Amino acid sequence: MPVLSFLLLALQAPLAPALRPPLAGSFVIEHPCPRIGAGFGQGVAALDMDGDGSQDLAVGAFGEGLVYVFFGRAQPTAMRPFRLISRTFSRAGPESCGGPASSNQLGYDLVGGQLDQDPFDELIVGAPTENVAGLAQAGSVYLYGGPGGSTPLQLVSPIAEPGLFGSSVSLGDFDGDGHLDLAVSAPQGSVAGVPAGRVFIYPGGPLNPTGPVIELVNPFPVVNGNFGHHLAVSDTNFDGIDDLIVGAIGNTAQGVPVAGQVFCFPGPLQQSQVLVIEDPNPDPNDLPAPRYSMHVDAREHFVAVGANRKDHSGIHDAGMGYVQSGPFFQDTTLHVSPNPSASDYLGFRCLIGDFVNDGALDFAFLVLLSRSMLIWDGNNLSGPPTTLHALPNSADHLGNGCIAARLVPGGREQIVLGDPTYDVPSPLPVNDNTGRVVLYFLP
Ligand SMILES: [Ca+2]
Ligand SMILES: [Ca+2]
Ligand SMILES: [Ca+2]
Ligand SMILES: [Ca+2]
Repeated sequence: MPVLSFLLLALQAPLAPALRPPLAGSFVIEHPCPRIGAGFGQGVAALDMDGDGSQDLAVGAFGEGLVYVFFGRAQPTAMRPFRLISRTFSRAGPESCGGPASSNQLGYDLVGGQLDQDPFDELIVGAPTENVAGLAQAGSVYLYGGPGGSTPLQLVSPIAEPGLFGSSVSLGDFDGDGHLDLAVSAPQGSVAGVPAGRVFIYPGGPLNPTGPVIELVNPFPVVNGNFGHHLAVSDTNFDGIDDLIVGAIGNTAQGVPVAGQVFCFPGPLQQSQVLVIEDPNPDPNDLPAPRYSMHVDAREHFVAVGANRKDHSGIHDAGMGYVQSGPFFQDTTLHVSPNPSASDYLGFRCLIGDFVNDGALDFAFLVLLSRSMLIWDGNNLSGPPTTLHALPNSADHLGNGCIAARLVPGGREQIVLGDPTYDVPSPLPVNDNTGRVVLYFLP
């Protein structure tokens, strides 16, 4: 009985053995009202939406254009992280579970944070294929405030174009004024006449969608450069102002088409102040495309970059991960599988967090073929990685939603992996792509 099984889990005290998570060290969040093609888990975000001091988890179901928020318990445990109350939101505001579907891909990416003076974190959700004023694929972003969600504020791109505005959303204090600012990407935004990608910054204080917007564009525009397909935020140079990390998976680098590039814009953000981070060991013979910047994450002075189509030791598409730091990101550690195989796609996703629970930041890279995370201990970077296996039946878009979060207290961070093409066993037909989300804990 898949419906509400996570709620049933929470209801059991003590838990019946049949209702335990399938593996120790994980907690499953199934779609509360499964629907074919929901894509539940495409985006995930941790925030305190109801302002009670506990971390809540927002899950985007982009296939139906809905977002589900699971509220944390006052005293969460690994077996009971969430309260029985959850909420569903559409572009119009609060919605009933499994409400009317929309084709706007609301929930493709989402982020939460405190944007104003009220006790509730705001939830910001991208809807990158929304039709805006008759323009298909223009995209929107919706900003929900307060525990009830109320009617969200809609942001649209300052430029009317099919730019997929809202593909990635991130928050940081990019001007150092103490207020979070919102970064929204439009990876198909037009630059110099080609769809190369733009990012728009809405300064907070509180965030004013009608105020002036800072615009960053792909510094080396090429068709389908996809500048902004992923964003990350950290104060990488420790000057007290957040820096914006922008992936451009389709950019040409070092003469190699679709090699991929990453850009760091140090705060305060300006188009002319940009550091280019490139593949430290490019190989022009690595075909069809190394996909450096398939995913990016940032924490403290580290930037993690996944390059899931790079060949390793002659093994096709084994994939590589990098952690880069230093004033020009010239200090690099390379992360490869100890047992690589063809089409492993290591680096499809990457995360920086304290997963080992020793206070040091660790580096995790998703290996898509084996449905596992390889985690390098920050206190023993030269040592072998720990393998964290995803649950059986994890699907081939495992990790499309991917964050590190402390949804369960106790020091270490959890890895939250959305699995938007996961098929529920019943009652839906096979290949239903309903999706699920799993919290993974290192033992
Ligand atoms: Ca909460
Ligand atoms: Ca607030
Ligand atoms: Ca600010
Ligand atoms: Ca900085």
